[in-house]
Amino acid sequence: MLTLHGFPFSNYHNIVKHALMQKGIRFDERIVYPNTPEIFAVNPTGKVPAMTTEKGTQLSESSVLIEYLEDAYPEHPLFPEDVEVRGRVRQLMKVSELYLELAARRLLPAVLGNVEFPQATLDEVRLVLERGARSLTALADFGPYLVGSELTLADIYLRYALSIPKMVGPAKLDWNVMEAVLGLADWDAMMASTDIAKKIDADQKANTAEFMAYISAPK
Ligand SMILES: N[C@@H](CCC(=O)N[C@@H](CS)C(=O)NCC(=O)O)C(=O)O
Repeated sequence: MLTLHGFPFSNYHNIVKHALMQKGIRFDERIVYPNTPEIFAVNPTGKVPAMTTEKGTQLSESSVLIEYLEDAYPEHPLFPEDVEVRGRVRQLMKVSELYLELAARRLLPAVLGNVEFPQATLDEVRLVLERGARSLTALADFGPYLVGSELTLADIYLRYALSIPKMVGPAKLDWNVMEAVLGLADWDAMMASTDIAKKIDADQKANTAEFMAYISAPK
């Protein structure tokens, strides 16, 4: 059986877990934390998530993992058939990663720890986040999904990519992505209402104490 290595507090882990559940693929969830011997044994970057495929290949990087799932398990597709629309879905995934998740992640130590960032860094991050929000506004049609009437990988990717901007924006930048993009709050509520999202959110909550203990343990 396929194994997903990671931990339920991780938004990147949850992108892959959601895609697996949405496609109805059976998998083992093996709880491992970043930069530990357990994760290095399956992923040279030491990051979470990683995957061992049914054939034994070790893969990593969330976007690679979900695209692999589309290739290896074509039933219940999460990419549209039309290549033009598929391009739009990929564009939204990339925008979510580069201009929302990664930008906000820079300020995570300010929220999870007590790290202070200079105003120049806060301004830089905000500019990138505004670029992401502007792009979402231009690209998403919320009909009701990001691209039309069917759930795609873009919806799954963005749901979890938003978790850090949602935290960091109001806390550190006096800026809220949920208000910056018209339609995003309704979409987010719709995405949160599914049984799969509820299970992932419950698992995340249940993992919080263990994850906090991992973060505060001396490395
Ligand atoms: N580009 C990676 C990012 C994964 C990532 O940053 N995961 C976090 C956990 S949410 C992590 O492992 N952080 C530890 C580190 O960066 O050393 C992906 O898409 O899978």
